[in-house]
Amino acid sequence: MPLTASGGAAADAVPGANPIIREKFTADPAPLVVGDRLYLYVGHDEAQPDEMFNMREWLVYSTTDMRRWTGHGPIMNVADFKWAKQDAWASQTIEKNGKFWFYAAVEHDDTHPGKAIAVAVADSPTGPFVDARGSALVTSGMTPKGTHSWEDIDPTVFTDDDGTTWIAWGNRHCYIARLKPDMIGIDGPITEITPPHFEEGPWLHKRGDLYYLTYASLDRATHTDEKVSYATAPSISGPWTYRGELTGSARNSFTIHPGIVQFKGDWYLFLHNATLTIGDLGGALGRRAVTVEHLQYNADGTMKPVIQTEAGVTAPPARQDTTRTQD
Ligand code: FUB
Repeated sequence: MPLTASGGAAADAVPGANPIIREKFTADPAPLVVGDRLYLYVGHDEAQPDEMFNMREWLVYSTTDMRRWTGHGPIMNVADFKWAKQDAWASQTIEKNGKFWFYAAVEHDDTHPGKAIAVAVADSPTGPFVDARGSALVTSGMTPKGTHSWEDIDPTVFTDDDGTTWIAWGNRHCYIARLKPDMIGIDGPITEITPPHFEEGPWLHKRGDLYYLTYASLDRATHTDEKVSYATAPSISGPWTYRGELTGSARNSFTIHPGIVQFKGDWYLFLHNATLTIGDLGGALGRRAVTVEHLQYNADGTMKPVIQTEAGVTAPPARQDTTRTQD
């Protein structure tokens, strides 16, 4: 049995049940819908027993039915950014002007020590992606706080109704800025919008008239593992109102990382946990596995708490009474 998950053989797993990818350890899921297909960008976790993280490349998978996932292989390696030295951390891809723009956190070389945000571009959601500017979009010196070297991670990108694309990112401090129309430069000031208990992994989306900032949260006074929390706002400029926790912690994992998308009329929350075992390697901090759950909204736009399950989207949503009130 080369592939096992939660003690069960991969061959026995219900297609689409969690974790949804079982051939490799994967983390930091970022969904993108293109036509009738959902693409899922993930980091490839390759930590060995003595390592915390070992992430060198990003993978993409796709599905048309949320049950069967097709692998498209690595779309980029961190070495493709010549100015970066390691760490293929969290990413998100967005489509604009007929191209696919890939934003990712990496470790910059010693000319700008610390984490940085890279941008790459492709004509197809599965690549080939190339470094779009030959230098970092965001370096550690550009953010006002600068308290630790991994502050500038986990980009999320969102295009508003007026066509402006925004990028938010951060660890412990959450920043937001407008992207230039060419998608490879910061346009104007970088503003801090850190919501309560913000740790990392922000994800911007909009539903109806409401803007959502969903993120990995950590209440250091009471918890040791991250959960997912969120805030909402009437515009991308805020003001942001804290709405509390969306999920509990991920099984066996300090980190958790949200990615939200609407696909074929239904909303989904992608996450990761560390329940997968492949061969002799069990789940760990640096050996995670992406999952997905149904996401439902209340009539006032708040999101219903999400319970992380093994059945995932192979089971019907818990309650369907208010999910379709607003698309
Ligand atoms: O996967 C590496 C880092 O762990 C990500 O950038 C964070 O969001 C956390 O998941």
